[in-house]
Amino acid sequence: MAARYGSDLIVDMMKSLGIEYVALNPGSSFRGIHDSLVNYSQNKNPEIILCCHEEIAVSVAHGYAKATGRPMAAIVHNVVGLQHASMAIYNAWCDRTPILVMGGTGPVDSSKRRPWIDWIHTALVQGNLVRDFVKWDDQPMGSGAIPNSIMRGYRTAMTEPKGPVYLCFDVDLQEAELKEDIVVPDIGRYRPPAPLQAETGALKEAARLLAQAERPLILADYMGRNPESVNHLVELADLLSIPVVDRGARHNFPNTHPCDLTGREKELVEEADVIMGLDVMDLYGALVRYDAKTKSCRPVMTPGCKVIHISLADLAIRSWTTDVQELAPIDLPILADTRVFLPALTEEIRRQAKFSKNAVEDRRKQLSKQHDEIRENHQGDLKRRWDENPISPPRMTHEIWQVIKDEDWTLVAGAFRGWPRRLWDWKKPGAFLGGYGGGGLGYAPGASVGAAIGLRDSGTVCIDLQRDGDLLYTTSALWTASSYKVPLLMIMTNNRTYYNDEEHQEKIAITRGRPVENKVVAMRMESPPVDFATLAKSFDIFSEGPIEEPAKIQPAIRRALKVVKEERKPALVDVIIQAV
Ligand SMILES: Cc1ncc(C[n+]2csc(CCOP(=O)(O)OP(=O)(O)O)c2C)c(N)n1
Repeated sequence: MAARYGSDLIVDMMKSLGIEYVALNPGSSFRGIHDSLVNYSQNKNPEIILCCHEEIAVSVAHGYAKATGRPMAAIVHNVVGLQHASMAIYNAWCDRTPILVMGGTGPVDSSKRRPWIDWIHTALVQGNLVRDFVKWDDQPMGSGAIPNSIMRGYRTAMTEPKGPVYLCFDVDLQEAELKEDIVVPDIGRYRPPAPLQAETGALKEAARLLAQAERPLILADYMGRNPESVNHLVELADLLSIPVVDRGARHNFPNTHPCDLTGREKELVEEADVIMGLDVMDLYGALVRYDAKTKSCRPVMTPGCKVIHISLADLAIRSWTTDVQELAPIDLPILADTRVFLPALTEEIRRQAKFSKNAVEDRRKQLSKQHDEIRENHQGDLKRRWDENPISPPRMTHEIWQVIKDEDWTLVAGAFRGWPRRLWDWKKPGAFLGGYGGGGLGYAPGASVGAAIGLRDSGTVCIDLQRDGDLLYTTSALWTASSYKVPLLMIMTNNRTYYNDEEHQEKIAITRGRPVENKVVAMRMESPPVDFATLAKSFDIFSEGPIEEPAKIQPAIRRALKVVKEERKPALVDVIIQAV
């Protein structure tokens, strides 16, 4: 019988859990696992996705999990790789995305260490570094503990609210020959639990409040992480004609639906008599108005307005950062998974049958009118900014739409200041995968690659509207995209500046009466301007640009799309746009 090693067991566990890919940047602290992936498992199920930076490896796994609902493993080198990975782990934590982050350490037995290097790369214990923003971390102390450690890690990451976990393996444990035959347990008996349903009384009360409301409002944010929830929300909105505002952590509601009033949140919150939040990350922020001058928040709801919130956020509290957001006043807080809560709520409203069909009909007509107005206003904005030079974001968004509107597409990254949701038809659940969660830049390049790997065989065209500053943090994700022939359409929304921060410098200068024109100092990336098309070519990626004339956008994107669809490879089109 061929010898079997600790790291072979680790790979057997990944295999049995159905982990398809392992994104990694190599390191000696997991050379045992690397060998097992390549030589014991022939680099299949899981297959290695080589990345040039640990931050990219984790964001690849982040994008993949959002696109597929399944976790990838990301293996990062001991202390140093984990430090590189930490910001991407934080993004995944805030974005409630499951990832099995793995790593090596040690030898924990210091008498076995190589001088110097093993000492600077061993920590007591390594998980400390990321413990505040993973759901769980573990460092199993013997081979027999490996299966349960990995199964618990998987189950914890995949239990709502989902999130990353960190599993660390002593090099000695990885490299030791197994003395006994440790069998892989029956994975089916260690599955994540069934989704959490609301307490019956709370469910009934929510149904009663909504059915009797005259001006109900739904705010949906992160609910669309389960694409089936989008259809459940459509059913509910249709039943009572409730306006829905999509807050955008995921795609929550079709923008073509007459109840979609996204863009009118401020007025609707002020008018509403019942507001129901569905997995809203910052519910407090939605209910108040922030005054930048006084640096204070003022509630804006009508007195007596009842607030319901269905969320699992109470189960994901940590103290290190305040990603919990300000505490919101909620009349009916419900701890439940929106995926199962929404259909139950709709059924309960039907069962109670306490709503007036006429009132619902009337409201539908009003909503439909307001919805049409909003859409017309967006088209008006587009017309107004049609000829601006450099190209305006709405014009660019429109040009892209002309090329992709008949495709099955998924916007895997790049909300692009909300323009695609305003100007494209977002119908399909899962049409947009949301942003970076923790606000850490460098997310989109890796996450788009991961999402496009996950959706490779789905027939959808994966689009990344890629900001220039964001790409410059993690440029080498292009290497992974190219090497693994990832069919991804990257379109640069290139304003050659860290625009968001220009706005901040402008505000400060105005407040202090200092020269506003200096806002561009140490902000613009114009000298030299980055030639992203050449950069992409250096990674053997099809590219065009920089494009500065609107008429050239469509033909270039068509050619790039052809490469993505027919050659099943990435392509990049660099378009120069104005900042605002
Ligand atoms: C890791 C990290 N560093 C710095 C920032 C601060 N920051 C927020 S937005 C921004 C500018 C982003 O520029 P770009 O990606 O080009 O997008 P733009 O705002 O120009 O559309 C910066 C630097 C951040 N969010 N994350």
